[in-house]
Amino acid sequence: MVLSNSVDTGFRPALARLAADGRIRTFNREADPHLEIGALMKKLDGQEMLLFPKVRGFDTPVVGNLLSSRENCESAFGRDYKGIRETISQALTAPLAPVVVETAPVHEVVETANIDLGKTLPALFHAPKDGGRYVTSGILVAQDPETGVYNASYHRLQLIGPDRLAIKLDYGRHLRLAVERAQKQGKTLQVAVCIGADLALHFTAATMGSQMPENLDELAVAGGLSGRPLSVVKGRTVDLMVPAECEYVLEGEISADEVHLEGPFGEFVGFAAPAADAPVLKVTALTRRAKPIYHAINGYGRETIMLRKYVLEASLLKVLRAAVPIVTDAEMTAGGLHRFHAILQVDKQGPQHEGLQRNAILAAFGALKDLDMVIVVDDDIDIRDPADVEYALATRMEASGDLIVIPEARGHEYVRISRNGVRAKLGMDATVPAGEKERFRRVAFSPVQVTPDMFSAGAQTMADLL
Ligand SMILES: Cc1cc2nc3c(=O)[nH]c(=O)nc-3n(C[C@H](O)[C@H](O)[C@H](O)COP(=O)(O)O)c2cc1C
Ligand SMILES: [Mn+2]
Repeated sequence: MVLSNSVDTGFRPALARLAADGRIRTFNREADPHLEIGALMKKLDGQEMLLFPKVRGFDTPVVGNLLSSRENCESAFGRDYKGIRETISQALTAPLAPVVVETAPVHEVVETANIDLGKTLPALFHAPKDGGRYVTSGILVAQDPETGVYNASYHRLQLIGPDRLAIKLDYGRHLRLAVERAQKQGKTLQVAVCIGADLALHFTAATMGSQMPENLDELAVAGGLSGRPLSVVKGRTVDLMVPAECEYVLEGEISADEVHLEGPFGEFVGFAAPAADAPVLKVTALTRRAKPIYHAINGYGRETIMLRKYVLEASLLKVLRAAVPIVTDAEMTAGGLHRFHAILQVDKQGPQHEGLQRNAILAAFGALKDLDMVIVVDDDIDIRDPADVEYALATRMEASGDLIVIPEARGHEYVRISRNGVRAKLGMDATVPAGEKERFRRVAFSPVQVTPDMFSAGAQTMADLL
């Protein structure tokens, strides 16, 4: 199948679509990058994107909550959520190599001397107990020193000096492996930190593990995802091809030999990681558009987890459709941080399908390690409406027989109730027994269309009646 080329997933075209769709809320006052913007992003999380045109101490606008809701993602990506999921699963098997360009918007301004990150970037101080100011939307592009494969991944970066950042580099990350391989060769690792990149690169960089194996060139996967190759340009101080259309690219090198205290900082799971030693990234060039737009992400915020939701759903559906074909849809819920809980929808067509809903629970746990709870419902339940899912639990689940507990399985290490990641998995079968669909059928009302012009506020009409 040919991917749609009709949508330009570049950062600015995406912002233009959000504006056209009414998905942007603009702050009318000067915003303080010290605690205020982070707090507003948290307070209004999951809603429209936030635009802060005037930021105290800077002449750069800041955007927040860019991809923090389904509506924002659909608008930014120019496809509905099913289209996003579909495109993601195809991109992994159909990468498109980047094209090299000679001139790039990201090189409109190039600084290689007297770099002052703190003065140039409106990097936020997000929450009162954070260890400092952070760049949170930086996608690190690097080439593995042994394999030559390009990698892209998000890493939070704490400002620790005019041209120095402390980088949070978890174990198991491909970038960490690349830093260690460079160290073995007696070298530092050259990197490019991309801020405000093509959305396809944002999704690609957030994808990990078995969904994004080490041998995949992530710049090419991003091309496959957007349906057109990324344009890249030669770095000014690093021997790397860097995405040409970003708002900013910070070029630099990571040394594993130099460490600096990093943190505390709030992570996706809701807790703050304590301060710990981290490798240091020395910035050798600050390149940017002439009038850049800065993108901020709260570590503990919806955007961090939305970036992985569709990838996880796509991989889950791939496994489930092959293993248990009665599965029609899956939703990784917001309360479960789009990672720990899934609702599966099944279409049991007769007694021959009875029990398969429980096979689906087992297959789901096998497919995604971090999944801790799975609820299965019938196809008349809206799996994107938490109240409807709870209705299924209230009326179709009998706890004495419909709970499946798998003790001592492996989940995510960050879940503090687990023992270093070991925790029970819970399945709930909230489907109607085969052959009893009639007895459980809900009252059906006449179909009706509701359009915005059908109703108005009505205060005056009511006042006239009283
Ligand atoms: C917004 C955001 C912030 C992240 N911050 C970090 C981080 O600070 N450190 C880290 O090791 N992983 C972080 N991650 C996770 C990695 O970027 C992600 O797992 C990535 O796919 C790893 O790439 P790799 O498979 O190429 O190693 C973050 C993810 C997102 C979406
Ligand atoms: Mn990778």
